Amino acid sequence: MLPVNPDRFLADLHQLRSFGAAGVGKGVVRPAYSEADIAARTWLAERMREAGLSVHVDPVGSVFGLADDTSLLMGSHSDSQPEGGWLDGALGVIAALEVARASAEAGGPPVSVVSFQDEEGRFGVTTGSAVWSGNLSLEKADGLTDRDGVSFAEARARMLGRSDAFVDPARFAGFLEMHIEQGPILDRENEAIGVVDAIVGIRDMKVTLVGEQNHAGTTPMRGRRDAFQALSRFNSLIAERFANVVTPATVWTIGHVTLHPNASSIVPGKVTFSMQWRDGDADRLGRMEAIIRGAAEEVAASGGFDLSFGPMLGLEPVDMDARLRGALEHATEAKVPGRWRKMPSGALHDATNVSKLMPVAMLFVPSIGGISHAFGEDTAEPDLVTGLGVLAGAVEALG
Ligand code: HGY
Ligand code: MN
Ligand code: MN
Repeated sequence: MLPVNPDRFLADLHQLRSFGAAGVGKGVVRPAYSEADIAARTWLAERMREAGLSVHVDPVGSVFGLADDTSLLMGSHSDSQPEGGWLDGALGVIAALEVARASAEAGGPPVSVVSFQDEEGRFGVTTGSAVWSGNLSLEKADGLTDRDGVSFAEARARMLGRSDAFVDPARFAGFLEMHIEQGPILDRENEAIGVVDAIVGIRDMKVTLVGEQNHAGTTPMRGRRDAFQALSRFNSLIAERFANVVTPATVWTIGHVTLHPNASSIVPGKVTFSMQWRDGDADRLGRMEAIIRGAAEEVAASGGFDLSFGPMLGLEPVDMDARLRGALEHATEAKVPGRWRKMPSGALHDATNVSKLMPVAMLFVPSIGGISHAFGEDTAEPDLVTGLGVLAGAVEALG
């Protein structure tokens, strides 16, 4: 058994949490390329060096700790949502570091470690690993902007010590990512581990509707071209029209809305909103896109609005590699017999992009109350240590 050290593992997890600690519970605010993110990556690079790995920061700021020979790549991301939890991504990075250290100490199989950049999509969708895998060109990524108008090109220029070269994926035999479930199932069923069988696909784009800004008191309701009312009508239309297309597992979210000029006595003349949808079936994602575009065009035409769509970003649903997944299942059954399940991932992960380059598999540990992408995200420490043990068991078996 690889001699993983739970105390060292937990100490590093809590140390990572300190970068961008939100001061609310165990929450973090550590968006890609923020001061906290860059400080965390600098600290992580040092920990990788201490583990005997050679550090490589790629052109978009993903930080790799490379073993000498052909190795198993493990990791996740250390950037967070604008309001995030201490474990989303961070767990997979620190678990990978701990397994790499233990394996080196025991003369075990070589393990490399990665913290991908901007998995949380301040700019794109899993941007850093999407660029590395070729799912998104660096040129297109550089043109993406965050919600304050900062470009990816400007942001990534802040990363110190970036190399101009991407790591050659041929040096890796496969990729394992441990992650919190970010959903309620394992916690509710009192199970310790989820072995992922597939990751859903995603589509994400911005939609803008422009009507007429006017006085909230003197403008009659008839004839208003109120951008908020347009969004409201669009939202109702897609919900109606999705009814016979979606399944209970399908999700769609309007998570970010900019209403201009956002004043209580002004009829809003412009709205830009994020439209994101996810499902395990690529064909259903396409049918939903047609409904979304059609509903937006209908609202624009009937209400006299100008309509524009931003670039569409997306990733296809992917299945996990059978051999790597089998090693995780075997190690899980050995550690927590009967207290685990095979399950899909409703969250997106870097593993989706990496699956274009090499075999991948994922492991989940429970999220208390299923909470994530919120300061309240948490997992009991014994569950974190169980996940680490399963991961180490699988790595040893894959040796
Ligand atoms: O949104 C996601 O699924 C991922 O946590 N960024
Ligand atoms: Mn994540
Ligand atoms: Mn996340």
